[in-house]
Amino acid sequence: MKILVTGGAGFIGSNFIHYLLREHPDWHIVNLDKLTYAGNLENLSDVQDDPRYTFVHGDVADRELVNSLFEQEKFDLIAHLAAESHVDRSILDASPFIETNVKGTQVLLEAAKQYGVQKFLLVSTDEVYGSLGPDDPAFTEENPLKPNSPYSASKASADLLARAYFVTFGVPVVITRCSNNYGPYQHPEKFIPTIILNALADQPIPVYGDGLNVRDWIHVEDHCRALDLAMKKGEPGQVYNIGANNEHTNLDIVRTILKIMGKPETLITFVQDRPGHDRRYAINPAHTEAALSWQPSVDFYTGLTDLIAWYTANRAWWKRVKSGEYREYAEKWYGALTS
Ligand code: NAD
Ligand code: TDX
Repeated sequence: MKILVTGGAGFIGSNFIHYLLREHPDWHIVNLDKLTYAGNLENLSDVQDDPRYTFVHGDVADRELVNSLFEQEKFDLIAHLAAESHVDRSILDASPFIETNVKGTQVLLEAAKQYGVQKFLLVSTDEVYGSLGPDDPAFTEENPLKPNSPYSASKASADLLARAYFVTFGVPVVITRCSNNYGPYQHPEKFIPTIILNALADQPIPVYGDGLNVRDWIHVEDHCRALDLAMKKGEPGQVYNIGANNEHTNLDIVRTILKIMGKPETLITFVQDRPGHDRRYAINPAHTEAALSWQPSVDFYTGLTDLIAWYTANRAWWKRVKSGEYREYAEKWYGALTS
């Protein structure tokens, strides 16, 4: 099998590539990544010389480049993860979100239509469903899409484009909508890394608003296994919710992490809320569990404890991300990076 993974230098993408190389020793993986601030080739330094892995530096929205890749290689599968992924950044400037998440997805769908693939996996998000009230049932695949941030609106647009390419052109699209991930290699701008890294440095931990927003957390390994199954067993045109039935308020998360780390709750600092901040996400994964025979396996407390140990053991990794030095690693091979 030959698979094109987009966004493989990011958090989930790099975990997914490690997962695929481990689980499918005979697959060849091409990783197309633009190396934005969120792309870090150091996440994949252990596999860069693996003959089953090839890195291509480029933009998914670059039609010529994408088409030239398909002219050179016959891809059996596409796993499309590349995206601008941070809600706060989309509030400051939505443009790159439209370019990458909407146009980039359309360019890839068009290539899949023209050149043909066995499966096109679109990695979408629970945020496309919008926000739940405290007593609402968890999102099922039948919930309407009601995105609230420029990020989630751009992801919903990609999600709907994928559906349209399935219905109109028969592109074998499988869509997954996963809840909040945590695990190794997540960019320090996201919530759980922010908590751990600030706590390690005895720095204040910024909690938006009243801290009572609810997220439904899943370990990235459980997400990767579900993505692999969705590629293998997912039915074209279908949507698969992925979640671990693991809802917590943000304040609960901070308190749990501080307790594991033996740090004081005085580090908690309430700051101005995120505009349009979704109150609650919760995923009902029943359809996916039944259709793909998938179950999450990582216990949250154990996953968080292991992650804290990972950040403690991998100081050099996150220090280089925070200082910007991780960019030098890629620039050695690919020249100056633009975004
Ligand atoms: P990330 O920000 O860590 O990584 C994104 C990667 O995409 C980076 O390597 C970046 O360089 C690359 N990229 C960005 N623009 C590109 C472009 N134009 N062309 C090629 N590459 C480009 O993101 P993540 O958290 O790993 O998320 C991966 C995917 O999973 C995204 O599609 C996101 O919407 C989705 N998702 C994430 C979560 C989560 O909790 N992190 C949950 C559900 C779904
Ligand atoms: O410093 C912070 N303080 C804080 O209170 C940060 C960075 C976040 N928060 C809050 C906002 C959210 O309620 O924590 C929660 C999680 O925030 P993020 O890590 O920014 O994630 P979220 O906005 O929920 O979106 C994430 O999950 C769905 C990913 O970033 C998306 O890419 C994915 O689609």
